[in-house]
Amino acid sequence: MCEKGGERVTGPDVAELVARARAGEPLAVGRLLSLVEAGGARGRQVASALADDGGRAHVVGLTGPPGVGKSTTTSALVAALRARGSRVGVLAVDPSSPFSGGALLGDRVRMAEHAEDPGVFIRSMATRGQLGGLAGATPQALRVLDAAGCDVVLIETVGVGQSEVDVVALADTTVVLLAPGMGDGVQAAKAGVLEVADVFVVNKADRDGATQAVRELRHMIGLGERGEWRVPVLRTVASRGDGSDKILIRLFENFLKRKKWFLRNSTRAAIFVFAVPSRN
Ligand SMILES: Nc1nc2c(ncn2[C@@H]2O[C@H](COP(=O)(O)OP(=O)(O)OP(=O)(O)O)[C@@H](O)[C@H]2O)c(=O)[nH]1
Ligand SMILES: [Mg+2]
Repeated sequence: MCEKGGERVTGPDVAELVARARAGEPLAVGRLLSLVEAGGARGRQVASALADDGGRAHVVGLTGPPGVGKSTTTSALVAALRARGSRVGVLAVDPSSPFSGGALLGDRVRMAEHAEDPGVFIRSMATRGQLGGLAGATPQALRVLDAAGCDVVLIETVGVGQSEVDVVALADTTVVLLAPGMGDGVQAAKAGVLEVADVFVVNKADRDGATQAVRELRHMIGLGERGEWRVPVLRTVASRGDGSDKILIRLFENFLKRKKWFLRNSTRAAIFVFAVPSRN
């Protein structure tokens, strides 16, 4: 990075980087993500160069308590999307522990299988403890990934209050993950996630208590029924990749329902919804 003091403008031409990113060149996408994350004059240059981007990719927020399996699920969804030929972006946001690096390192390990894939752009973003950090750099990062032609961008964040509200504001569809034995429905209600979830996932369904967790959640959703969209509760075992297809179907149903799907993508949407491979 050549920037000093936030205002010195040097290094590769932003317009050139943007052109290369639009062609899907991973190196250029990575540089642009770094620039928007660093902010400053060049960050603003990138923002203005990409002002017309955004809104094409389906942005999916994944949130839930620590350790519930968000990264494992994200990785499984990346695999399922890549199997269908989609270009995928992943933003892993760690709002709570900017310095430990623990969660981010874990994410990197779990994402390692996709690291060499030119159709997958992965970035861990630390919010550095700033209030509203997620709302700051993440929208610009989304524009970069949109310009790079991502069909879907998955944003992972820990569900600890404000951060998940921020994610919801950015995401087209929000997935809330829970696991058996974590307080389940009660915890969900406390965190206010009943209002924000478009899709509930009870992960670690290989453990005891999954059936009860699903039942509890369905009951609570029934009490707070909202609009046309019936919030599904899915059971998954992310560590085995079980349930990824079910999540994808619901994501795309939700996306279509919101009428955010452009005509140019309708054929691809149909392929997603109707051509999901059977696991049997
Ligand atoms: N038994 C079981 N373990 C799982 C499942 N999915 C994930 N795990 C394990 O749960 C642990 C946490 O998974 P992560 O994907 O890192 O969870 P996370 O929600 O991203 O965690 P943080 O980002 O630290 O909040 C790992 O050891 C996973 O291997 C599952 O379906 N069943
Ligand atoms: Mg994680």
